[in-house]
Amino acid sequence: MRIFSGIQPTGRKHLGNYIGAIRQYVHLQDEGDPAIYCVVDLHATTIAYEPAELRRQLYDTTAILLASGLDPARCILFRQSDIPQHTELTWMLAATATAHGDLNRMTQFKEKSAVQRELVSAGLFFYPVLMAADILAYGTDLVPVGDDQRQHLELAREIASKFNSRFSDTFIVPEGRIPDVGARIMDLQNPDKKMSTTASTEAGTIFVLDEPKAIEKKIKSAVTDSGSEVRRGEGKAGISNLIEILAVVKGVSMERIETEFADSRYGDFKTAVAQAVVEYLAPVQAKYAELRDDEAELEAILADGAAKASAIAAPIVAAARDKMGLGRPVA
Ligand code: ATP
Ligand code: LTN
Repeated sequence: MRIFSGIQPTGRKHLGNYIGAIRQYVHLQDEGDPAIYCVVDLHATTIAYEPAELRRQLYDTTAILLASGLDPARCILFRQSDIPQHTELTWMLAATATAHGDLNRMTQFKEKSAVQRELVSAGLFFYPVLMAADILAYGTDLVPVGDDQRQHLELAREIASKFNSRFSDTFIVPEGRIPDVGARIMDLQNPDKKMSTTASTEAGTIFVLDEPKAIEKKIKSAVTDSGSEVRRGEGKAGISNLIEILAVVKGVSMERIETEFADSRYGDFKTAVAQAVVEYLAPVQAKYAELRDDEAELEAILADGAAKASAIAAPIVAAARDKMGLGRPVA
C-alpha cells in the first residue's frame, strides 16, 4: 500500500496538526510501500510570505516531523519544490481533468481568499490541483489527513477519475484516512472553529513547541460552558474538545475520560489535560532541540528523500505526459 501525505511549512505546527496528521504519519510509516511525506513549500507560497522565513520554517517543520518519530530509513521525507514533476503535473491535471466550477466550490479557497489583504493569487485557487498532483504522482493508495482536507481529497479522486476516463487508466484513485478521534481539534478560545495556523488566535492554539507554562495557561483559560459536568454534548464544544484531546493523548476512549472525570470540576479536569499535553509533547520538544540546528543534516535527509521520491514520480508523470500526446512519443 502506497501512502502519501503533505504538510505545509507555514507558521508553527500546532496540536491539531500533531494529533490529526503527524501522529498518523508516524503510525503508518511501516505500513507504507513506501510511506512518503512531503513538506509542501510550493503550497505555502500561495499566501503572503517572506522567502527567508519560508526556508527557516521548512527546517522547523522537517525537524518537528523527525522529532515526532519519522525515520528516514523507514519512510521517504522530502521537500516538494525539489521535484519538478509536482508543478508539471499540476498544469496537466488543471488543463485536462479539473473543472473550474469544482475549484470554485472549495471552502478553503473561499475562507482563505476572504482574509487575504494583498493579493488573492491564482495559485491559491489552484492549491487543490497542486495537492492532487502531489498525491497522484506517486501512485498513492492512502492519504492520511485531518478532517479539513476531506473536500480537497474528494477533488483529487475526481481529477484522477476524469483523467483516467479521458486518457485511459493512468492514476490510482486514492482513499483518504481520517482518524476517528482527533481529526478536528478545535481552537481553545473559539471551540466552534478548528485550531489553525492561519486563522486562530495565539491563546486558542497550542503549538508543538510551546513551553509547558504556555500550554498550562492556554488550557486553563480554554473557553468552556456555564455547566459543570465533564461530558460531551450540545452546547459543550469547549469541554468536548478537551475530552477529545485528553483521550488521544492518553490513548484511551472518550467514554473512559468521561467516566474518570465524572466527579471532577472543570478546573481539576483542565489541570489534568494540561499536565497530560505537557508530558505528551515533552519528548518531541527535546528531540527537536537536538535536531533543529544541524541544517546541513536536515538538507542531507531531504536530498536523500528527494532522490527516492523522484524515482517514483518521474515514470508516473512521464506516462501521463505521453498519454496526453505531449513530448516525444514513448516507443
Ligand atoms: P491552516 O489551518 O492554516 O489551513 P493547516 O494547519 O491546516 O493550516 P497543514 O500544516 O498543511 O495546514 O496541515 C497539516 C495536516 O494537519 C493536515 O492533514 C490537516 O488536515 C491537519 N490539521 C490541520 N488542522 C487540524 C486540526 N485542527 N485538527 C486536526 N487535524 C488538523
Ligand atoms: N492541503 C494540505 C497539505 C497537502 C497535502 C498534500 C495533504 C498538500 N499536499 C497531499 C495530503 C496529500 C493541508 O493540510 N493544508
